[in-house]
Amino acid sequence: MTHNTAGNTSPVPTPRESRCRLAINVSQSIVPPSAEHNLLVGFHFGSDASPGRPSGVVNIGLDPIDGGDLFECWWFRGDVDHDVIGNATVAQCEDYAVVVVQVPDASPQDFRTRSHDAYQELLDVAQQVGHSHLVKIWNYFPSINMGDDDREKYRQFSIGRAEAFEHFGIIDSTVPTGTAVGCTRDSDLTIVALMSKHGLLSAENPRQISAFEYPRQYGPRSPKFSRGGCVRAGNHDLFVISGTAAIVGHESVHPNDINLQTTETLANLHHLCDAVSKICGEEASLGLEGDSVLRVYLRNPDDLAYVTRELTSLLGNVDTNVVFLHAHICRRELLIEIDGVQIAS
Ligand code: 3EB
Repeated sequence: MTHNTAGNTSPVPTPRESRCRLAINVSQSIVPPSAEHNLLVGFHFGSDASPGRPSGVVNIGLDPIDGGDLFECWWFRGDVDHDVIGNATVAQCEDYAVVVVQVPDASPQDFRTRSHDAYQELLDVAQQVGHSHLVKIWNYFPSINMGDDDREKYRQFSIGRAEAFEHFGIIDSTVPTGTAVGCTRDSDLTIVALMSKHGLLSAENPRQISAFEYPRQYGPRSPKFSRGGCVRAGNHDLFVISGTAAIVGHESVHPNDINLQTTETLANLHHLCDAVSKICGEEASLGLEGDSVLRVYLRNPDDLAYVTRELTSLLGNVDTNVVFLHAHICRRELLIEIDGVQIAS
């Protein structure tokens, strides 16, 4: 609530949150910012034991490094409809839709087909919702580094995804932003797609080769995602950042060194934020120091203290908007990856 100070008769300015129809919060339980907000999607981090979760909540098979349960909830001030279509759940509101496909995990030999079929279903359902633009796709599945060379699950996943994108005519210059991270325990292949009726203005990081142009050494088909972007939704802008790691050009740098990988990842994020700000026009600008919501994926739980210190000194505090998750990164030598979103009005 905003209160007028005594004696001041000027109108109460509209609080930012109430102009913005989209809100995201991170909490140990599912708490709407106001009675007018409805859940669009809730990412549940923690063990998948609790039955009877509300519509829209998806467990992605990752645990907070500190233990316990956390929910990153996306809220819309306005109606949200929830449906189930086959293996997919769909949430729709005026500006966005979220489509979730969860299917059982599969062995590395079967993972190309499993990923391809899951993407076919996702994109098929996506065509039926009233939001034609893919904004971001989060991908989570176990044992991402299992299998050698091109037999590795991540590379097989990348083939299946590329084939499905091809089938639906999604060309490299229009791919959504992405995240692909490995679960550290048994769980489903979970794919969460954020869509909008508003287009995605996408940006690449000048320090990195576009992932869809990675050379052959990283697999037969390149990973289909753009590095970052912005959705101008009328009363707010939504900035999205893909999973970002210590990759310069196309190469992993500082293999197995968490200190230097953290520095490099943050440098990549800064350059990416600048690139996204540029394509979004002058009024809007993205900076990590604003009220971003970040997911920090760490291969080694022991690195939590170091990375928390680094992020705290950059952001001021990490208590309400940063989730630290135990996860496997898609290249074996990488120890950290960060993705995030930010809403600006
Ligand atoms: C990278 O930059 C790190 O395959 O969808 C980041 C974000 C990464 C998305 C994906 C992979 C993906 O290549 C890995």
